[in-house]
Order: sequence, then structure tokens, then C-alpha cells
Amino acid sequence: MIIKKETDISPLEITDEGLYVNRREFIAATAAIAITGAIPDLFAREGDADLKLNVGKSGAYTGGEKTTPVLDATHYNNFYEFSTEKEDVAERSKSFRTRPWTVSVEGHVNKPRLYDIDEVMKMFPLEERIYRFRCVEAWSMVIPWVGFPLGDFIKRCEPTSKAKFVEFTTLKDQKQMPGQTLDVLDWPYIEGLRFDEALNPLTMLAVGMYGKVLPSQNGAPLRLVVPWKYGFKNIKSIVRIRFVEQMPISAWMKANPREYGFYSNVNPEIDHPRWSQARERRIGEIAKRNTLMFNGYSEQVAHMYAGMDLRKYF
Ligand SMILES: Nc1nc2c(c(=O)[nH]1)N[C@H]1C(S)=C(S)[C@@H](COP(=O)(O)O)O[C@H]1N2
Ligand SMILES: [Mo]
Repeated sequence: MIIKKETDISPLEITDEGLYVNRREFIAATAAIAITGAIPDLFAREGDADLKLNVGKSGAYTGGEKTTPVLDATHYNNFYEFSTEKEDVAERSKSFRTRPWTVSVEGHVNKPRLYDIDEVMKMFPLEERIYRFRCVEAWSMVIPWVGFPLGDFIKRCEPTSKAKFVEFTTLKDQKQMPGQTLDVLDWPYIEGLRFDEALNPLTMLAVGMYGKVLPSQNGAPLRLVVPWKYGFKNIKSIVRIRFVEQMPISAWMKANPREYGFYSNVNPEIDHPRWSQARERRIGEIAKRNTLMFNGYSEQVAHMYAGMDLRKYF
């Protein structure tokens, strides 16, 4: 991945405390922006019939850490299909079309099917979950996602006993995704989870964040959220979910197998070959924090890796 020197860090990463707004204040702030016309509504996009999502249950999985300002979460993005510059993704993805959109369920399932995204959005009650998000590049955020457990969707597909892994694929469309004309990765972007990881109650399919539909830059209309793994496992703009017997080769494994493994569990004790993973900079904070084992989700996920050599299975 492209890593910036400290001197290249964008002002967006260092949010002035005075600029921090809580969610209610944020709504007021965007209303004020709408009046002054300073910045257009961050989430407004052509074709969004229902911008505000109907969210039922909600819960924080962070022990009360404050959420990252929405402006940072929506303007500091890794989405190489649009740009390798985190500050440019929002602008470059502005006209990305997320309707019509289908998700193809394939492989070892009794019910292979093509789903329309609007159908998927109504299949399960939507929940809000506030999760820590830790990028492999040693920065982190706290994001209120809106979605449903991936496990609920998987059960609906009726996987067979041959399904040992789940593979996810992002849209491939060079016309809309200018980054795909470059060979940074072997497109389309692919990610995978072991079957038990996919069924873990923490794993979500997200359709929204901060109470609204996902903005394009954050992976509209459907993205994976796996909070105990590095950010790159959280694949965006999913068009295919395939149930397979063999471990999928992710786009990052293919690009650099020495640096990126299949598991990619957040682990402060195992350095990336080019930098330490012991600490992280929470976007909006100056002092670094210690990175937590499994990003702080050990209680919910450590059992899945009991007895595994995490140095070998990184
Ligand atoms: N299709 C696709 N998914 C992707 C990426 C990408 O480049 N393409 N980047 C990953 C990385 S490295 C990170 S850190 C997160 C960033 O998600 P965010 O922009 O919503 O914070 O998306 C992940 N999912
Ligand atoms: Mo990342």
C-alpha cells in the first residue's frame, strides 16, 4: 500500500477538537451548510430513493469511544478503484451509479440467485453498530455502520457442507472506476473469509453509515465490515458472493503475498514487513494509541484462532 511520510499527512487526519461535532450537532451543522451552500450534502446521490435509513436496534462495540467525524470518514478513504489518494476518492466517486445493482450468490449453495440491492436492503431489519476500524496503514476510526449480520444472509442462501470459505468480489467497470485502468491490483478486488468468520455475529454487510445510505466512497451500495481485521478485508461495492471449498486468493495476497495474508487479523505483536503494527493514530487525535489484539474484539473472535500459529497465518 502507498504509505505517506508524516509530513504528507492531510489536515483531514488531524481534526481540531473544536471542529468535532456529535451526531445531533452534525445534523444541525449540515443544515447550516445547506443554507450557506458551502458543501453539498455528503450523502446525496442521484438515484437514492430513501436517503435516511430506518434503523432498528443499535449498539456500541467500542466501550464508548467517540465516533469519528463524518467528514473524515467520508473524505479519507481507501478505494483504489477510484484513486490511490485517500483525499481524492470522494470527489472521483461522485457520479458512481449504484442503481440498478445486483448481487450474485454463487457456488456451494442450495439457493444460488441474483439479488437486487433494493431487495437485499429490505431482507433483514437494519441495525446500527459502532465499531472500531483499523487500517493496515496504522490509522483508525470509529464508525457507526448500518446493516445486518452477514450470517443472516448466508443462512438464507443455504450453503452446502462443501462451503468452507466465502469469496466477495467488487464491481469491475473501468468506465466508472478510473483506478481500474492502472495495474495497482489485479481487478476486480477480491476478498474472502473462512466460513466461521463469515458467520461470526460481529461480521456485517453494511448498506449505510451515520444513519444514512453508504456514500459511494465508503463502498455503496453494499460492503463488508469485519471489525477485528485490517481495513482492506472490508471489501466495498460487492457484486458477487461465492461459496467455495478452497481458500480464496484476495487481491492483496495476489499483489504481495509476503505482506498480505488471508487472515489479516489486527495484531499489535506482528509487524507488517515495512512498519510496526503496535500503535495506531485515531483520526482526529494527535497522540498514538496502542493497537489492541483483534482490534479489541478478542472476547468475540479469539476462539476461532485457538491453537493457530498467528505468525504463520497472518
Ligand atoms: N473494492 C475495494 N474495497 C476496499 C478497498 C479498495 O481499494 N477497493 N480498500 C480497503 C481498505 S485498504 C480500507 S482501509 C477500507 C477503507 O474503508 P473506508 O474508506 O470506508 O474507511 O476499505 C477497504 N475496501
Ligand atoms: Mo486499509
